[in-house]
Amino acid sequence: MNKQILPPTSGNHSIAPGSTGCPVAPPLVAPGSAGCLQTNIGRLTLLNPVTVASGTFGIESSEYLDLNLLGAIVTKTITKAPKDGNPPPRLFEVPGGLLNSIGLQNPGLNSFINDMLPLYSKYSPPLIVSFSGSSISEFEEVLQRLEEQESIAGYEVNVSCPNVKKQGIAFGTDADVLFELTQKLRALTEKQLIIKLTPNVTDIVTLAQAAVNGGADCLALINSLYGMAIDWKTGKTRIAKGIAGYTGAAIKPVALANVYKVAQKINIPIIAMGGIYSWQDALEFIYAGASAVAIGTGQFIQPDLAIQVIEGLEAFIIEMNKNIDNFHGSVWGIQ
Ligand code: RRO
Repeated sequence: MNKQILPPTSGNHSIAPGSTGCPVAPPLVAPGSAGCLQTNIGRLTLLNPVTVASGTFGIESSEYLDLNLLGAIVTKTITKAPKDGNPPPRLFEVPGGLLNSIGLQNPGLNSFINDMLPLYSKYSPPLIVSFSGSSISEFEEVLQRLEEQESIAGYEVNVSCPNVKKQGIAFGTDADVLFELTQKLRALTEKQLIIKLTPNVTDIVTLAQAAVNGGADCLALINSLYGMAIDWKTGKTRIAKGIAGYTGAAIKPVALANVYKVAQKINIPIIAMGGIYSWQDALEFIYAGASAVAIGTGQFIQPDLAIQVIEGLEAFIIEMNKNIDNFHGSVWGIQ
């Protein structure tokens, strides 16, 4: 390991040959303390801080990785009615990442509950269901149905979608609407309530504060940036709908800045995502103030990336003889 990456307060503790798991040597990890990768994201404690970003992961991912090793499982966003999604082409690879315009394709609430939930429920990590709606009452209706399902540990509310009652302005870009939505959903559940924020706003902290005021347990950020690609030879759009969501390595600095900004002002846990392709990327988000991270677009290059990130973080933590929480929000050198 390159020692130059270590922060100045870190010790260089050696691990007993052949030892595995978390260090228990005092004083850095008290005997009987939680596991070294364990993290709290509000009402849930995760065995490790690594999950998957909604929409980049499905039950079919179990062909490539052991889902039981994840800190949590997050589903693709579902809506009340099934959606076919947008016309193709709706994916286009660009330097530094990927454009997507899937258009919320999903089988709808009934099919999710009857066909998909039983498959997800076989796995041990907390199951977080991402859902969306086109009006506040539709969000409420979906949540009420999901509440009947015991296997669901919590919800990630996707607010990057148009509000039909407000000229199609996304829920996540209007602080008053986001507050009202969060408050109404909070009143319906005792389970973990995560609001996933869009970066496509003037001041993400205002939106984060609205979600906190409404009773969110945790924030997830960032959803995709806006992006577009055009074929210079023909002038034709690369994505049928024109403007798409941009994710991948190129957005990591944007995501880090947003996580840092929100963490400075907001006192609830953050699940960070945006261009995480390695355990070192994940650690940077933890320094910036995230309690957990989600692996997204990187999985399309390396389907078991989430597990590699967990293993990398664990090896690092063992070498450092610390808990992951020791790094939380500890970015330094900012003047
Ligand atoms: O389905 C999509 O096109 C989509 C969604 Br719901 C989202 O939240 N973020 C994104 O980049 N694409």
